[in-house]
Amino acid sequence: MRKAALGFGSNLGDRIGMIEAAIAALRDEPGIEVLSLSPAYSTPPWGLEDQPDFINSCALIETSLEPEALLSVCKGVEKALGRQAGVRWGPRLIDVDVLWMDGVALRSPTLTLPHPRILERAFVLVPLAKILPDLMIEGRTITQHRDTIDTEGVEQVAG
Ligand code: PH2
Ligand code: MG
Ligand code: MG
Repeated sequence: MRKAALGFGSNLGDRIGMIEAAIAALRDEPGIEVLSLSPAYSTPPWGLEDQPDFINSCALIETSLEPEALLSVCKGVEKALGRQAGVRWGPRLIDVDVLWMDGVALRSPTLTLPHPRILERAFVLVPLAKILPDLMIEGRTITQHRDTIDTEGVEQVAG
């Protein structure tokens, strides 16, 4: 068993409901135990600015799945909840990303761990610091990384 962190995002439809549905679906998966959840945050769109605000949150899980198997479970949950293909960084009903797995450094065509853009993204660092404040990435804790980036517009909306 390994701990892992997942990131959730939605900016279409019932955004909080979509994230809750994704978490419920993950709880039903064999091989995944959800240990803790961050609050949900409203966040300004990153990467492609002309789209609705997102809701983002993170989960700490424990899993017996290997990285690629965990990724395919996350993709399956997105699909089951109705996600359609869309433009990169564009609007989406639900996004479930594998951010980190304990002891795993990986670069494959489909998955890079830790997630390569964690440290640039307030919408990831703010919720992730709530569940893994002392996790070290690139020589600093998540809390330290969060405290060095611009988190303007990131507002907690639900516990
Ligand atoms: N996801 C993206 C692109 N931009 N911006 C915010 N605020 N939140 C996201 O989850 C997000 C984004 C692609 O996955
Ligand atoms: Mg994403
Ligand atoms: Mg994704």
